[in-house]
This record gives sequence, structure tokens and C-alpha cells, in this order.
Amino acid sequence: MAKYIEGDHNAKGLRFGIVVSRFNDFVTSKLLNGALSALKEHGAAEEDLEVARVPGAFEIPQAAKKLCSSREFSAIICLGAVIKGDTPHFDFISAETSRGVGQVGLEFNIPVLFGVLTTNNLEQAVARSGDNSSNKGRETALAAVEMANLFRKV
Ligand code: INI
Repeated sequence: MAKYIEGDHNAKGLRFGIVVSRFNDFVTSKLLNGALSALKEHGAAEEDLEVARVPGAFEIPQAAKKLCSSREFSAIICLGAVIKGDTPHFDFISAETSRGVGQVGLEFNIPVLFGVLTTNNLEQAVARSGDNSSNKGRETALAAVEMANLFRKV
């Protein structure tokens, strides 16, 4: 019989680093609120949550790497918003951000979660950063709790 392992959503005793970019703050602040509420609702203590603010999505992997190297966190949650209408270099920023976030997680063997919206327009970004369950910050935070618990079991 195969052995299955899976992380649960109990955040008690886990420490989370959150990197959030300031560009498109009206969206990213909602992602941050979604992530913080989800973590606290699932048992995380306020003192176990650390938020690092960076200028834009491009800087997220750099700060995530710094937090990973401290070895203080069970998981790192990356939040940002790259909106296509805003920039001709949308493709470069979104590609670099996702590549960098993925690379940092693999390099440090710590769960590093990607909650960076990459949308064609503002409406799509607003729809994914709502006050309800359709909030990418919330969804990413829950995935971080699950991954942190999975890593504890392996
Ligand atoms: N940063 C974002 O987070 N989202 C964007 O939509 C965006 N646009 O449109 O340009 C953006 N640019 C800034 C970039 O992430 C860096 O902060 C900047 O290039 C300095 O390195």
C-alpha cells in the first residue's frame, strides 16, 4: 500500500515571511490583507508573521532570497501585481518574477509561494484581490501553510 503524505492547513507554530510589492498598491494591499487574515484564521500568531515591502514585482525574488537565507521561516509568500496595460515590459517583469521566485524556493529548499497576479487589465486584477475567497493572497497563504506542513512530514 502506497504511503501518502499531505500537509494540512494548521498554521499554529509556523513562521511566515511575506514579500509584497508596492507597485499597484491598491491591489497588492488587498492581497496582503487576504494573506494575513487567512494565516491568522488558521492559527498563525501575529509575532510569527514578518512582512517585507519592496518597490515592484521585479524585486520580489531578491527579498525572498534574503528572507530564505535567514532560515527563520517555514515558508515565504510572494505577493504582487503586474498588469499588462501598465507597461510595455510586462512580459519581462512577469517572466523574471516567476522564474526568480521559483528558483529561490528550489535553491533554499523552503516553500516559496507565488501570489503575484499577472493580468491583462485592471479589472482582472481587482477580481482576484477581492474581500472574499477570490483573493489570490488568501489562496497563496493557504498553499504556504499546506507546503510548510508537508515539508515537516518529509
Ligand atoms: N512592477 C510591478 O510590480 N507591477 C507592474 O505592473 C509594473 N509595471 O507596470 O511596470 C512594475 N514595474 C516596476 C518593476 O517591478 C521594478 O520595480 C522596476 O523596474 C525597478 O527595478
